[in-house]
Amino acid sequence: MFKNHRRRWLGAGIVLLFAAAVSSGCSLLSSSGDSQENKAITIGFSQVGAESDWRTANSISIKETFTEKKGYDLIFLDAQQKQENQVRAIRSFIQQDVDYIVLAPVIETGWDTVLKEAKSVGIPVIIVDRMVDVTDESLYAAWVGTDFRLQGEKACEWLKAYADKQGMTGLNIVNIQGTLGATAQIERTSALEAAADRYGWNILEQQPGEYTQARGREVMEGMLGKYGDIDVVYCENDNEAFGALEAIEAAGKTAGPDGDMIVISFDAVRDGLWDVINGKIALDVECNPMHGPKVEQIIMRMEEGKKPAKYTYVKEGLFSMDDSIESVKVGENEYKVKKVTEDLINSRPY
Ligand code: GZL
Repeated sequence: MFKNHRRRWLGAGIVLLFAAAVSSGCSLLSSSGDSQENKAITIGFSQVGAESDWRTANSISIKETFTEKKGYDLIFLDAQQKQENQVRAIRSFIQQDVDYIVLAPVIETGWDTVLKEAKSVGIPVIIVDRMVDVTDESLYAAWVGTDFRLQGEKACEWLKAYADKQGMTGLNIVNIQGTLGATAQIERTSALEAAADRYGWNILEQQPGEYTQARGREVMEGMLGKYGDIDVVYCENDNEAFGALEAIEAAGKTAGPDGDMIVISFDAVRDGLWDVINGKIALDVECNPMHGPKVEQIIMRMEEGKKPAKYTYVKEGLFSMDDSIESVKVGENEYKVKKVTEDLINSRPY
């Protein structure tokens, strides 16, 4: 806000000086012909990494939104899933005196100090995707993301309805979790644990798969070695599901409605939906990565000196291998389940 007020006052000052200069016959524009009013809006974006198809789509959304042609100067830094790299990135953005910092935090904790440093020099911070757990919510101006707990609840209500239809009780479930401490992991895991308590399911084991295919495969190999009676593999993102499916097939087992076990996943990226059509993934809960346009709306409001909404949610759906379960109810709300078709996949942006 401070920086925006500074830019606006500076702009007004230039207009007055420019008018005075024109009337006295001299020019005040810089040699490049750029006035402050034409200055690009500089945005420092600290991205988690490139661990998954979802993350790639999220990065594309940000890069396609904040282009030079549209008047932005985007500084994009990939943290390779390390918080220390994100803290370093934020400090470099502060040194470069960017207009806005956008942070996709790898985990929820450990941000107070560096966000206080950004606040102290008046650089607004916008959080995207996962949440930050800070003592003072004024350390960030706004957040764009999704309700991860609801995603987990939708998945578990679908599983309950599916199990009832199949006459399955007392499900044995393994959970390949996301990065421990990431909001998506905390909430998707807690939804499963609550449903297991509610429905008498048995969670055999939960292990982090870091949202990657390689780690998802390793974790699933270990679980297959330990348990001979897995009914459901709950994968906290599609790339873990791809790895788990590799391990299941390598162990001579099958996943699907007529297989040894069913796989449930999150994200609903393109390749995940192809596995849904093939029956390998029974349900894929969408997690919409297209945050760019929502972040731009927030920045435009702040450029006008207006206060943005603190929390903005993206829209997302539920995708299944068949239409046996048409919708699921969570709380007072009903959520439609869409059967995946080739046309549906080809109609989606990611
Ligand atoms: C969810 C996001 C998670 C995705 C993974 O919004 O934080 O991180 O589910 C990604 O694919 O790696």
